[in-house]
Amino acid sequence: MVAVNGNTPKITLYTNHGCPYAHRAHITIKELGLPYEEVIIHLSKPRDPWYLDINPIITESIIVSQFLADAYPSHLLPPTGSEESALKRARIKFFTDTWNTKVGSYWFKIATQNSEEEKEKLAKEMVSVVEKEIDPLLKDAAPFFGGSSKLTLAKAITAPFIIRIIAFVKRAVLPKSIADGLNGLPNFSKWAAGVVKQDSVTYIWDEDRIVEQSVKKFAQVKAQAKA
Ligand SMILES: N[C@@H](CCC(=O)N[C@@H](CS)C(=O)NCC(=O)O)C(=O)O
Repeated sequence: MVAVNGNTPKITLYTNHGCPYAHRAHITIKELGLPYEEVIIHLSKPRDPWYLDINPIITESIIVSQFLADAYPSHLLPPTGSEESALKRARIKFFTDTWNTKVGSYWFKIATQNSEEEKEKLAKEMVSVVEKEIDPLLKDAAPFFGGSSKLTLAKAITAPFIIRIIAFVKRAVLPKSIADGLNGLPNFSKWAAGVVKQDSVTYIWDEDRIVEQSVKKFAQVKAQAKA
């Protein structure tokens, strides 16, 4: 969540570096070059009362990122006010909505399956959804969404998940067939490859730590499902 105080904005980002949702706001804020303070929230403990009392606040990673991109117009998102920019904004929104509703939850679902057969089945399904729904939307990426030469909000919203999928496959937490399938998609493979090269995506990224924490989380979810 983000708190903005006074007329001269002082942004405080309440975050956890292991959280893919908070990662969206980090990418956005870094791309915008905004000064901010961060307060790390420990997710394994109950939230303290002071945190619950903060006001004014903006929560939900997509709304936080959108708010920052709207408040400080930049290469991430064109400002409103013309048909051309409204169209670009609509296309970015359509892309991120499609990712979130149709692809977004597969990695977690796959990683928390017990059977290898089920993992492979879902992996195949995920690749075919990306092929059908996402790859065509990236046909004019050059190298960023919609022909942009700079990173857009489309990537700020999806990159935290793409970098995790890449890392989890590399560490055998997710099936290799995901990488094989996605690498075969002409537009997606090119577009996604750039993710790990972006400073704004990697400056809070600690692969060893995130893989370790995520593997623990997956094991907990599996154990709860069995109980
Ligand atoms: N829909 C939320 C999801 C946020 C979320 O699930 N965060 C995880 C950590 S990665 C959590 O445990 N949140 C609980 C909390 O912040 O109290 C968003 O996009 O911001």
